[in-house]
Amino acid sequence: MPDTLDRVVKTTCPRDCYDSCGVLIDVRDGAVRRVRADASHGRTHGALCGKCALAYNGAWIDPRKRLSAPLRRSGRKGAGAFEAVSWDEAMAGIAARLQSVVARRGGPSILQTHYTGTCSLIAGNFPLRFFNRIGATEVDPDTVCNKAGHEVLQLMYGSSTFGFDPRTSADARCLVVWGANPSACGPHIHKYWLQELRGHAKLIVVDPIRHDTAASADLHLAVRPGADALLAFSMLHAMRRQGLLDESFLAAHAEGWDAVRAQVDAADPALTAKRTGVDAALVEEAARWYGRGPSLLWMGQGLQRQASGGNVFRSVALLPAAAGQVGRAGTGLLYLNGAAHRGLDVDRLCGSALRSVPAPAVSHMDLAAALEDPARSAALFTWNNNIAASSPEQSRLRRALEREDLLHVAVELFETDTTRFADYVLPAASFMEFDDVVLPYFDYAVSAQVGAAAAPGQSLPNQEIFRRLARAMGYTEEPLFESDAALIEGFIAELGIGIAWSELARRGTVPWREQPVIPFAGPAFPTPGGRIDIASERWVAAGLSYAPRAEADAAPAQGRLRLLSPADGWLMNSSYGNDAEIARQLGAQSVRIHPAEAGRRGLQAGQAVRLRNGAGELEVTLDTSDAVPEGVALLPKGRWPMREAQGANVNVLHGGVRTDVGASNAVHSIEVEMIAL
Ligand SMILES: Nc1nc2c(c(=O)[nH]1)N[C@H]1C(S)=C(S)[C@@H](COP(=O)(O)OP(=O)(O)OC[C@H]3O[C@@H](n4cnc5c(=O)[nH]c(N)nc54)[C@H](O)[C@@H]3O)O[C@H]1N2
Ligand SMILES: Nc1nc2c(c(=O)[nH]1)N[C@H]1C(S)=C(S)[C@@H](COP(=O)(O)OP(=O)(O)OC[C@H]3O[C@@H](n4cnc5c(=O)[nH]c(N)nc54)[C@H](O)[C@@H]3O)O[C@H]1N2
Ligand code: SF4
Ligand SMILES: [Mo]
Repeated sequence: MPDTLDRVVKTTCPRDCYDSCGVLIDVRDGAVRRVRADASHGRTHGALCGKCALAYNGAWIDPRKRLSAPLRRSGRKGAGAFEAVSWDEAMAGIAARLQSVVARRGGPSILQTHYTGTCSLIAGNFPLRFFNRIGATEVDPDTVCNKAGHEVLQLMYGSSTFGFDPRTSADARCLVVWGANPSACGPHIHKYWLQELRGHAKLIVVDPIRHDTAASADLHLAVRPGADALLAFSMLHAMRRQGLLDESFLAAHAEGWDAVRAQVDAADPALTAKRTGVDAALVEEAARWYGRGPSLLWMGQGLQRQASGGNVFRSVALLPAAAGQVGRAGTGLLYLNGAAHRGLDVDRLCGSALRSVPAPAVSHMDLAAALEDPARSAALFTWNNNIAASSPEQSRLRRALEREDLLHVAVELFETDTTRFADYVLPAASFMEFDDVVLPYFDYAVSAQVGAAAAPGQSLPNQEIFRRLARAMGYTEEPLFESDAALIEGFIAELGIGIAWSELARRGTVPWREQPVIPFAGPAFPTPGGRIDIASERWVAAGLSYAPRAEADAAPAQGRLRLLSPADGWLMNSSYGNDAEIARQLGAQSVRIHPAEAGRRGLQAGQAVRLRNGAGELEVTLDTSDAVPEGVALLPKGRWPMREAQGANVNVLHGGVRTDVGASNAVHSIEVEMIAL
């Protein structure tokens, strides 16, 4: 019989990914038959990334893998024993316990973690209205990822989410990608946008690892991990010598440059090469290309995930200021392009006005400590977030999650390492099952997420789960019950794209504005002084030094390796780790070092090694590659602990080390010993 389709639904991938691909879902008999690329989408071209092509056609549409009914714990914490209950029973049971917690301990004793499970506007944010109403403590989501970088760019440029518009790349003659890996984290940007750019611009990559984007660059500066601030100052020194510093731009549009002059003068690349690991000639060449411009700077999230991440970030962010490479087409810097610069009312979306009890934010670096202490936490919600895989202090966190008196509610698509510890597991619908809006964070665009099929069993979108819980709590505030349709209409009005939802859904993705966005045009900067803040007392108040410092981390102590655990091309954070095909692609959990490093240690590829430090230990297979420099070990994030023999992933080695600003994740600063088994 011919395989006839009922319809093809055009939608958007809402993963935490620079690409925000256009997706087509083939539907037959009301069920998803196949998920594929929307070839007409400007970024996606003809294919989804490998991981989504597998997982969206595998675990994500496999009813045996998905959660389909609310579950209530029936064994001891962490045993993973549950019984199915009705929504009414689940909501009544949770609400009764929450009411008692609020009465006895107050709203702030309820902790909630959420992050990148889905990044669509409603499913990613609407539940915050409930948590604001109840007065819960938010575990600051950015502290597990990119908070240090946000704090720095906010102080320095007045915004961290107002990056260059990729459409202006035609005007650029140079792009520096510093501490980002588009080949894994934005595969279509790597394949198409960078390729197009290279027709008229030089590509410089600064990264300890020679990943595929670095390998394809005109210049790869294989910096020692944590030596980026000193390398940035070395580039400034070279630019100064080549007459490429823009003193008049600095005088007009920046304050505090005088406080770094002496360090720029001292950072001669010939003198710093030993500490940065980068040859002086390469630094001179990079400085020439960048300084001549027009130049773009892409600052990765991996870059700031180190103990000195704040100082590193502000030192690298000096480049556009010192070379006058900002405020015009073909110039500027990019971290993430945020929703507020497209007119979205984020406070309204998150229901900030519903909060009456102030609650301090907690860092993910303190999560285990906060959860093991009954005085700090009586209840926990985890939604859009798999803390038992993604957060630091993995062993300590699991012990804390075993607390019998901690009410834990998890909202998920799958049974994960985190849901196993929950008292209630609430089944969430996936992006294929409801309408929403996606704001890409690379492109200034607006995309439709269009529901294609019914959610499995009784699962519901995040937002509907929290509407039901608000009702069970007896809350009556109207914003807690706003419908998806009204929310979407509100977004479209705020974004000012001039078309209705039906038209957006038909087109899939539209540019936010027809004309490219030029951030900080004028130039004008939304800092208190209206100028780029290089050095001032504001930095001291934030806990950093008055001026950026031309420093590099010391090399690891004798015998130790610096362990980097960036994104894996086959995983999306921990998502997809439960897909059988993805698991096959991933193979055994392994750590990669340089062959010379292995040789020196008398180790061989394929053998088992133990990684160990003060936080924990992990047994993995050794792999060698000269893409990893000596002194460094590479072990990507995102494995599912429950699928590993030892029940742990790389975060078992993470003792909660934090950045110098923002109490954020310094996971790339971890050091380990490597022991042959
Ligand atoms: N070692 C190491 N650890 C790291 C990092 C690192 O570089 N190294 N990076 C960190 C970074 S940058 C981040 S952002 C964090 C990310 O950490 P997480 O936020 O834990 O990211 P995911 O693993 O994608 O987990 C999201 C969970 O949400 C679920 N989910 C997906 N869609 C939905 C939905 O619609 N509703 C609900 N309720 N759930 C959904 C998925 O099934 C998944 O289990 O990890 C951090 N951890
Ligand atoms: N396939 C895939 N895509 C993803 C994700 C995923 O897990 N998988 N995660 C998503 C999320 S949550 C995020 S935050 C983004 C992250 O995307 P990116 O910003 O690209 O961040 P990472 O992959 O964590 O790290 C990028 C690079 O930082 C480098 N790095 C580490 N230490 C240093 C250092 O000291 N100096 C310099 N210069 N570089 C260093 C690493 O070697 C790595 O190549 O990607 C998103 N996209
Ligand atoms: S994860 Fe990224 S690359 Fe993969 S389909 Fe989604 S948006 Fe595209
Ligand atoms: Mo992230």
